[in-house]
Amino acid sequence: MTEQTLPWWKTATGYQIYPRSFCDSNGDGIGDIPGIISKLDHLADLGIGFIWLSPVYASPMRDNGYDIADYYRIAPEFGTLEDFDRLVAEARARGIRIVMDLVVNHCSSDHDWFRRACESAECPEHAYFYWRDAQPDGSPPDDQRACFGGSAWHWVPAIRRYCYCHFGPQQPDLNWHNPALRAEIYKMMNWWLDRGIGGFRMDVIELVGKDIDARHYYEGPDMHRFIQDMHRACFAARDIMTVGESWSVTPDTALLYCGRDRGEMDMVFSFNHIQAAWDPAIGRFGPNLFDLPTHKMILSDWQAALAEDGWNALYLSNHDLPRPVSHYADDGLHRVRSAKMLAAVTYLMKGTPFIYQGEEIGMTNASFERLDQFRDIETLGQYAEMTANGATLEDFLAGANANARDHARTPMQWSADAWAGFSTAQPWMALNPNYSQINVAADRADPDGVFEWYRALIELRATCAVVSEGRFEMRVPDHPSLFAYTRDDGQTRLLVMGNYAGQAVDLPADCVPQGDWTLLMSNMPDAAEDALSDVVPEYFVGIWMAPALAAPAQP
Ligand code: TEU
Ligand code: CA
Repeated sequence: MTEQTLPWWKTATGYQIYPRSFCDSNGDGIGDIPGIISKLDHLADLGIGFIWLSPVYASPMRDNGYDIADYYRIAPEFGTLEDFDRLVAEARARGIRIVMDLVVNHCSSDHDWFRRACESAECPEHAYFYWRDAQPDGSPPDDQRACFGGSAWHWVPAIRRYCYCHFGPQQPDLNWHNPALRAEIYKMMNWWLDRGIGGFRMDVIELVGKDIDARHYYEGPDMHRFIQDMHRACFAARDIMTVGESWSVTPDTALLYCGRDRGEMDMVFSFNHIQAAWDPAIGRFGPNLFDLPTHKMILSDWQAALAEDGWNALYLSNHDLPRPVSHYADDGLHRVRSAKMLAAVTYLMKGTPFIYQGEEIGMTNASFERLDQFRDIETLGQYAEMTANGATLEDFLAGANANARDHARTPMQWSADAWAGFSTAQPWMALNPNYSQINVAADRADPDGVFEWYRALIELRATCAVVSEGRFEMRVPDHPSLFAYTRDDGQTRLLVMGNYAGQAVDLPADCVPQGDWTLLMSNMPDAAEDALSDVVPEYFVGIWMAPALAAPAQP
C-alpha cells in the first residue's frame, strides 16, 4: 500500500484527553468540553490527527466517567450535547477527529437499567446483568475479588441474589450474552457514530465474552463472537477507527482482534510491556521493575506479530499509567532530554502513536506523601484491600508513588499562572507543584522544548513513508540501555537509537548497520556524530536516514 492509500488512522497521531483534568472553562475546578475546544489550536499546532476522548457521558464519577449512568447524555460538569457537537465540528475544522472512549463491559449502578433490574427480576433490564444465588450460608457464589477491592459479587436485597461486578459494586457488568442488551448497545453506538465521531476506544473489551461460572473473565469464550457482532452492527462500511483495550492480548492472539479479515477492530492496546515492570505477586502497587531488554523484546515481538497484518498502537502512557519521564528515565536534570528520547524511540516504530495529555511538555509524576492526596477509586480501593492483607502504609505509598493512576490525572499545566492556567478556581485534584516550571507556555516558548520535538516527530511520521510502512528490525536487542532499531521500505532506511541510561555507553560494534547515514533529528545534535561511531551520551536519542542498500545483484 502506498502512503495515500493507507487509512487515515495509520498515518495520524492520536492524543488522549482526560476531560476532568484538561481545561476548565467555567471556574468550577473541573475540566470540561468548552475547555477542550479552547485548546484545539494547541493540538492543531502539535499536528495530531485525532483525539481519544475519555468518557464524557453522564456518570456519578466514582471512576471518573468509566461508570456510565446515561449513554445518551453528556455529564453536566463536562457540558452539553451542543458543546459536544461543537467540539466535533471545531476539531474537524482543524483536521482532527474525535474518537470516543466507550465503556460497555459495565455501566454505573446509577444507570436506569440497573435501578430497574434491582427492583424486579421480571423486567427486561434485569437480564442485562449477571445474577447468581448465594451459597447456602448466604456467602457470594465464589471468592472472586473486584479490581478495585472487595468482592466482585454485590448482594441486592430486593432480588435476594448477587450481581457480578468485576470492578466494584458501582460498576455492574453488562450481560453481553443477552442479545437484547447487545441491541441496545449497538443502537447507542450508531447514534454517536451518526453524530460524526471518528470511532471508538473500547474499554476492557476483552471482558465482554466472559463465562463467570467457569470464572473465565479475560478473553472469554464469546469475546470474538461479540466483537464481530458489534462490527457488523456498527463499524462495517464506516470510515472510522476502532481500538480495543485488552490486558490479556499477546502477540499470539493480537491478529484475532485486529487482522484485516477478522471483522473486529483496527487496533488493540496491549499491556504486556506495561505489566512486565509490575511485580507479578503485587501488581500495579508494587515496585517499578522496568528492564529495558525485556521491554524491547516485548515491543519487538509485537512489531513482528503485526508486520504484515493488523496494526500496532504505540504508547507509553494514558490515564491509568504513570508519567513516562518519571517511570522510564529522568524527570529531574535530564527531563527534557529524556522526554524526547522516549517519544522518538516509542513513536517511530510501526504503528499509530497515542500521546497522553501533558506528555508533549514532559509532565512528571506527582509526589504523594499522604493517602488523602489520591483520588482514584482503584488506588483507594486497593489500599484498603492490600493493607487488610498486611501491607503497610509505607509499602503502599511507595508502590502508589511508582505506579498509581493518579499521576496521570493531576490537572494539565498550561502556564505558571494561578492554578496552572487550568482553572480560575481550585482544581478537583491538587496540581503538581512543578507547574510553575513545567507548563505549556514555558515549554512552547523554548525552540528546544519538548512540544517542538513532538511536533517535529509527528510531522516526520506524517510525511515520511518509511515511518508508516518500513519494516522494523531491532538492533542490539540484549543491550541493557540502548534501544536501537531500523525501519526499511526498500527505498529509504531510518535508524533510531536511544540511550535509556543515566550514563554514557560505548556504541556496540553491531548496533549501527553500514550505510550513508544523515542525521534528521537529535536531542543532542552536537553529540550525534560521535554517538554513531563511539560513545552514546546518557538519555541521548538520534534519528538518521540513509538510502536503502542496493539489492544484491541477481546471479
Ligand atoms: O482499565 C482497565 C483496567 O482494569 C485497569 O484499570 C487495570 O486493570 C488496573 O488498573 C490494573 O491495576 C479500564 C479504564 O482504562 C480504567 O480507567 C477504568 O477504571 C477501568 O477500565 C474500568 O472501566
Ligand atoms: Ca468546568
